[in-house]
Amino acid sequence: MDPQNQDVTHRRSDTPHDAKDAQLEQYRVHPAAKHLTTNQGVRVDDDDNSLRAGVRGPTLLEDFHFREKITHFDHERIPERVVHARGAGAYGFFEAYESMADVTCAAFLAEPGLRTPVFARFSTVAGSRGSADTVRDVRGFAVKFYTGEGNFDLVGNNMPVFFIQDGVKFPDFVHAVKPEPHNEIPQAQSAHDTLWDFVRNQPETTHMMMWLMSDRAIPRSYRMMQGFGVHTFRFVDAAGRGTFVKFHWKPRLGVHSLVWDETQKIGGLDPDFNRRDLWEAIDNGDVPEWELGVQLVAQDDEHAFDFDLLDATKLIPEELVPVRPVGRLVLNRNPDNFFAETEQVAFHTAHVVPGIDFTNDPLLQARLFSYLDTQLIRLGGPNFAQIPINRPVADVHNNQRDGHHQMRLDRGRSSYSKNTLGRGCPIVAGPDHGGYEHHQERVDGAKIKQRSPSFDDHFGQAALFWHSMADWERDHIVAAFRFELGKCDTHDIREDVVALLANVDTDLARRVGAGLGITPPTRTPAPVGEPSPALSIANNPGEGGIHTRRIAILAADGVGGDHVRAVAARLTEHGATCEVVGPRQGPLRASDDEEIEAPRSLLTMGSPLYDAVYVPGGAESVQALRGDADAREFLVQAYRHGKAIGATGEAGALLEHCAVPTDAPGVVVDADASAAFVDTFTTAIAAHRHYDRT
Ligand code: HDD
Repeated sequence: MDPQNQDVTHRRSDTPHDAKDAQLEQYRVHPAAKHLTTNQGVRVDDDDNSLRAGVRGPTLLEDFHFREKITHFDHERIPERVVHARGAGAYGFFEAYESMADVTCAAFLAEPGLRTPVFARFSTVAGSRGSADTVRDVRGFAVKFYTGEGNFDLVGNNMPVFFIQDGVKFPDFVHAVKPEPHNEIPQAQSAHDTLWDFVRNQPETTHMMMWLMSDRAIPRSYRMMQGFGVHTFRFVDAAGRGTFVKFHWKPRLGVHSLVWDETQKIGGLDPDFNRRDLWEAIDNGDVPEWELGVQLVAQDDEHAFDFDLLDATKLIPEELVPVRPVGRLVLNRNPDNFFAETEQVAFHTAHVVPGIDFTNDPLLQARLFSYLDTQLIRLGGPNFAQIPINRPVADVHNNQRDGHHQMRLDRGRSSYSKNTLGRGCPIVAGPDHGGYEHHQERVDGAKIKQRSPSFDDHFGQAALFWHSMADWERDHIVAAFRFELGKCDTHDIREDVVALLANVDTDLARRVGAGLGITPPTRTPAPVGEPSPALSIANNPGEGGIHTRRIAILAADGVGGDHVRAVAARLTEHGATCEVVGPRQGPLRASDDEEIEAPRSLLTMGSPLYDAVYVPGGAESVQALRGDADAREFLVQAYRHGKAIGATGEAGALLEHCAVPTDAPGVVVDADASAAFVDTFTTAIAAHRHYDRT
């Protein structure tokens, strides 16, 4: 066969979007009524008793089933990720809106409507694999596109900037934020001395610390957070022309967060809160969706900004360079096996396809080394790309051979290039045949260990962030700084960080200091420029309404069945999920003697696990709830966490009994479960939180 006649010329953009699923099917093992066997396929006669010498005698080494089973078990764990160890993933597709050929030759962005299979993994950064989901942390937002031209990994976060400018500081930062080395305390927390000691010594962290102290660090759901590629990458068109690009994911449901006190409680009530939320939404068919957008900057404008595009502690305000929507990401399928897929997925910033290239951002450059290196230790060798989740749908042909867990049966004699014995195969592809061509950029300069002076401003964008926040967001930021620093044992760390904040804004430093008994020094804060409204959560409400919101219906025996049914039906119509929470699980007797099922009880659930609470009327039910401390706490917490609370009939008096002001924003009380009540309650839930409560 002449390799020149092989099908190597087409752009390979035509991979069906379910190609990955089809590929995975060959690996799926379906549970079936089959005989138990060893890994050698030998049927096992007894799986409850090891082979022993006499019924009370020692176990015999020749019990190969016992030894194989225990040995395999002993080796079940692989090293967890050094960062981002805890995560949750899902499959779906990316669909391009239009051809982006004006800026990139990437085939998956070449045609409107073209769908590419993807796997996305969301994660926390600092905690270990078993840590709680709702800790204050950055969230990873990594997407693997299985394009026809090979895999493209967009390995981003839910914040658009990063802690450090140069990857050589990454181990230092991670050591500082992780549990302290002498006692491995605290788990998954940034509120401890070493992190803040690092911060005070590394002022470039200031901007990112503002994000970390904001509500962005405690998302309500993975489905309700933005994602960012962070670095400036480069698009390259068919003619080899480059354009700088920043990637943005915008959630259809808008950006929404938990409140701090709530995260603490969820950590105990349901440590899997975010992971469960993603799983259940997909399971219920409420597929999460994001829009991919790009900020494009012509290469000639590289120096047009008062910050450096190569500095990952800076963002480009959307008001300066608008985000152009380019497609949508839909996650519609849960994995079959957490370990095989979500744990073994291997992302790498260097997994790029023709049309996408790097810049000289020193943080990105470090990542280009680190991710491949980490997969080698984590997944045990160089063949991790053959693990089903990592396998491209594009064909793979090369002369790489052998290594641990080699799955391929490469045939033929020649595993080198150039060869004649193998008729020259596999042949390299020029750009006309879809070969990846690195963007040509002229580089000159002395070899030097020094930051560019254009990276020097550490406070300007921290101030931009602060001045772009709504009042309630600022309150939360101040409270977060107070909490985190309040947990530091070393007094001068607290003082130094407050002093650092005085470079950002005098009022910020004063307010944080006031909670810690520290008077900030006088500094000249960064100049106040135009705010960037796009940075505020308040300006990213999304299109979701109350879609997928979880509403607790607090009820006991004697509850007004007509109220429950009417309100639940209307809220469900709007896409919410209603769950009756009773003093006990199981059927409740309604006032009309019908049965109302309570799938949850006050023992296992708390208001932090819901977005809103509805208390239906029914004198007997309300009386029972009034006497139940858990029910009262449920309402008090819901109020404190700014959630919508609805009450009908006799339940209005219960709110008053719990000192929940019935005229407060987001509290909706009515004599009847009327359509008007449900409409007002729905609007209150859609607002997500009522931070304007005193
Ligand atoms: Fe990283 C994992 C995101 C800087 C080294 N990183 C990892 C993951 C995400 C990010 C989302 C988890 C991927 C998954 O779900 O498996 N990392 C970022 C972002 C950064 C960043 C947005 C800055 C803009 N990372 C960064 C630097 C280095 C690393 C500077 C090293 C020099 N990151 C790693 C790693 C990890 C990783 C050690 C751990 C596990 C893995 O790669 O697969 O290589």
